Amino acid sequence: MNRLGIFLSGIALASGLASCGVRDKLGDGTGRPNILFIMTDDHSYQTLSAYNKKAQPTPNLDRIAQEGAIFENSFVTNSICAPSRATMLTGKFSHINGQTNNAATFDGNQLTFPKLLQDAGYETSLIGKWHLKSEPTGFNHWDILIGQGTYYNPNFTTNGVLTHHEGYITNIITEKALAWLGERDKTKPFCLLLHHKATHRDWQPDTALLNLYNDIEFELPENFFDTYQGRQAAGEQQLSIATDLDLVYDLKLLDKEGEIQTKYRKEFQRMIDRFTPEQRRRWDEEYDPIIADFKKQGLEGDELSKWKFQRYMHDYVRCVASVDLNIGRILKYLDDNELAKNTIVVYTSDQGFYMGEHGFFDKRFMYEQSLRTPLLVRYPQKIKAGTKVGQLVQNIDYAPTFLDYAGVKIPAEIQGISLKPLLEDKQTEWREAIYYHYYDYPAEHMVKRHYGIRTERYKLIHFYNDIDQWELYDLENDPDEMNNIYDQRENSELIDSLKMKLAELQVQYEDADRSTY
Ligand code: SGN
Ligand code: CA
Repeated sequence: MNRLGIFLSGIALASGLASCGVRDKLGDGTGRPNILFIMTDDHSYQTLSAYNKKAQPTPNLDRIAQEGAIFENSFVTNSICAPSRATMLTGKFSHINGQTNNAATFDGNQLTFPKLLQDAGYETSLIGKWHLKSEPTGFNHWDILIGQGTYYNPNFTTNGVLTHHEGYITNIITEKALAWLGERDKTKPFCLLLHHKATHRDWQPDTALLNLYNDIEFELPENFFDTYQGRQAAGEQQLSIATDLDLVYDLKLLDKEGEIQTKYRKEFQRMIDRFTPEQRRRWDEEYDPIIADFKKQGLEGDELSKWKFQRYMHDYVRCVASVDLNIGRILKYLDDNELAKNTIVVYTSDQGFYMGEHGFFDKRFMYEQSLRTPLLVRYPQKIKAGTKVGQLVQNIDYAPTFLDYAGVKIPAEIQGISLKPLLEDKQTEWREAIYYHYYDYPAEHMVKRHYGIRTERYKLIHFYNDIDQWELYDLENDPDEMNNIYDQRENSELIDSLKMKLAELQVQYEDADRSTY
């Protein structure tokens, strides 16, 4: 091309960019990236095939990792829903942002990354689960579930107005997100928080996927029949598959004869009464034979526990499959609309989850399965496909990362660190340990209050409040955290150094006020 040609095509490109605002979507190096922050609720890394080769395939989620980055050591600060969300919005620990448990109401007057992005000219939107009680702030558009929401025929609050939708939650949230993406102000970069209800308890699958994986028998974790020796708090929780999963509510054994009477049967009945006749027909078609078979078998003891585990896993992975399919729809939209290149796609969950390890479901403990959370990031313009990040990262780091990529100054009060250098494989000093603090006790599932530190190799936890117990794990020799080695004499130096580091972190993160412990 001659110089005139270059000049003319330059003008054409520049005017095209200016007139329809495609600067951001073309990703020419000058435009700010769009941000698509996808989060699920309670999705374990164990059921994501990018993390676990034995998991049922999650090809769309895996695609984010393959075309971008996977964090191999991604953790939360407080393994429960509302606190995790507040941490992500603020980049701060629970004791600073005030959301220490699910019961608190989020103070929406404080600084959050959506507010800062909105001030910087981003079009911001929040669709799906919110769970923070107060009205969302910092969003041009918000369309949220009421509380936990329902899997079938859910109600939403759409910019403050109550709306009702027929269908299955994961599909509906996706359709709302696609509609907003289509209608948004295209002259601005966008930041969309797409937050699913799935895969939260009580794991109701989409009717379209009710018989998926019917023939699969899930592998029982080696420590499913854990007896919690040397771990008092683990022995006193109420999140055991064997004793705390409800046959009707969690495992869907709502028999027509009413012979299976359980604590939460009424709750489940209320939920299923929301179904349309066709949803109910499809549901019964699938579950009635399971109920009949269960009654015939008359299982007890360990056999019953193993049966419960299989039932739990089946519904859980079906909910995962819905998430995966729907994320595929979103990725396709980005492809079809030339948005893939200049959109940062983040996939995470508000925390991890137990898939029968230690005999558990749920989260809360600082043990690996609920301390960890999946984290996948794709941004083709800056992140090489197939990037693997091994450093210890936490959900306080998301807010500063988004701000960093958007070119917004990261306020000094934010406690997390931008992940940008790790994502772009640049040399950087990084933290050697993460800090954790869980407060929701006494509460559902009765997991005692605790705080702790995790380094690459060790984990030290202090359970406090109505108990005073320390636990120490060598994750290299005991990845399943079965042997609390805190009381072994030869570890005293190690314990001293970990306690010193823990105290340093408590000072650094301003959580050193022992009066509340
Ligand atoms: C509900 C669940 C609990 C779960 C909490 C918190 N019970 O109360 O099992 O731990 O939510 O979950 S249920 O009977 O209502 O399903 S969180 O993800 O929102 O923190
Ligand atoms: Ca959750």
